[in-house]
Amino acid sequence: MNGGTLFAPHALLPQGWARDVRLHWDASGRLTEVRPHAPADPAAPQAAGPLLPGMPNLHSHAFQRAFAGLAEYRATAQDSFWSWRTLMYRFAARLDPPAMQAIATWLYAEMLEAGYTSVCEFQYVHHQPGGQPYAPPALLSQALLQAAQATGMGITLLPVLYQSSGFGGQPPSPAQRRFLHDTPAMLRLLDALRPACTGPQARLGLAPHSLRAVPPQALHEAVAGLHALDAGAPVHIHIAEQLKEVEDCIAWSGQRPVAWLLEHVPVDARWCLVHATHMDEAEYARAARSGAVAGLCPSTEANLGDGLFDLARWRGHGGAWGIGSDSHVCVNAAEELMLLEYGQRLRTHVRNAGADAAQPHTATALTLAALRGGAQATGRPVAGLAVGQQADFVVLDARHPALDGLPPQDMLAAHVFASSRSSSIAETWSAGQRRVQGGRHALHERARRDFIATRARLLAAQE
Ligand code: NGQ
Ligand code: ZN
Repeated sequence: MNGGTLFAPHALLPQGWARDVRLHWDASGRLTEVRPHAPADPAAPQAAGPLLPGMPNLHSHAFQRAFAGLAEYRATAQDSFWSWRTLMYRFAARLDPPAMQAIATWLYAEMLEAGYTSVCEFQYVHHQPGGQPYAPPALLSQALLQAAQATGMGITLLPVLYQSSGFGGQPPSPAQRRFLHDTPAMLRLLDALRPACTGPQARLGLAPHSLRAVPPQALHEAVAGLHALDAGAPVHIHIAEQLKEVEDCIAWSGQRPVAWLLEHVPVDARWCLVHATHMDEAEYARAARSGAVAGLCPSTEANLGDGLFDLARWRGHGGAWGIGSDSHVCVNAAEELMLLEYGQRLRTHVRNAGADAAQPHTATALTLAALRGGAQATGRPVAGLAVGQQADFVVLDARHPALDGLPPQDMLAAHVFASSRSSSIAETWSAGQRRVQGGRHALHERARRDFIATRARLLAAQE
């Protein structure tokens, strides 16, 4: 493959909107030139609409895409995150390697169509239904890597360490058998996956599932083992998503989850604290100062009744944040940003909560902040349209009725707030290759068919 060139009349660079930007990238898909106010170049291909950086999706459980929408009925007298989880486990029990691959391939095609060019895959279904490892043990993780490669999605693979069902090392439930590793087995899994995660499009990290699922000693040993393999590797953890988790953590340790983590583990900029919904003022301050990214998943957090993160407080402490689609009830980067902003407006009764003095346009400010934090969480060079970063970008559809005729920052605002759930994305490029054209991924039809057949098969098996 050769490198490429694109000329964009309007492009969103890390410092804001710029005109007449010439991009050039090398054969590996890395940007070697990003030049605003470039002279017109009739020979270079022109972007037909404003150019946005591709958005990292910092939290995904790919298999849950095939379960999205299937728990929207009353299953218990008072449904909750925990009753949803029971249904989700029942679905996860049926998963097999071809299903994982089909679901992830469709999901990643959808993500690329929806503006995501990188995904952090928090991958915890590892074993056969009875808990026996597959041969090879990394089979389900490999299915995700293959789906990413086939679609052109950049991936940070985060094999999940899972050992207990609750604080204090409570034994795992039968439904959790497919998730379990002792610490040496997890380190062997990381070793086995490492050769497939070396290029610019894939990175390996680790996800201790939560403080509920990983006792302190295992947490220390696994993170140390990962960093012995790769000192900069990302570490993601679910934390303080539900109030019950906070209460159980206090009952176990006398501390709230984020406070416990920050006191017992050297959390730094390699870490992503997924959700971090329930923090007190001291936790907001300390967690933000640690350099860790807050992994916000607005559509899933709403769907599961988690609660609302206090974005203004986090930003006040200089905290980094990004967005993830988690359970995939929504696969749309713009919509996650809209939901995040709306949650803050509903909570605080202000408008334009995500904007600030430096960037008054809310959609632009949210996009750039989520890009910075998201890129940090991936551990990959995907921090936007700048030299040295991957050539990952989106071309908005300037002919979409919500956008047509507007200046570029208003096109982005319309894309985020006013496109009525219809896509205003024309093209998506990752690593310098166009994967989505006319709003469609090249694999759209085939992946869609396989996904639907796979879901039907899994649901039939469940009856
Ligand atoms: C998961 N999902 O691992 O898929 C979790 C639910 C748990 C979210 N937290 C299971 N959104 O946290 O125990
Ligand atoms: Zn999750």
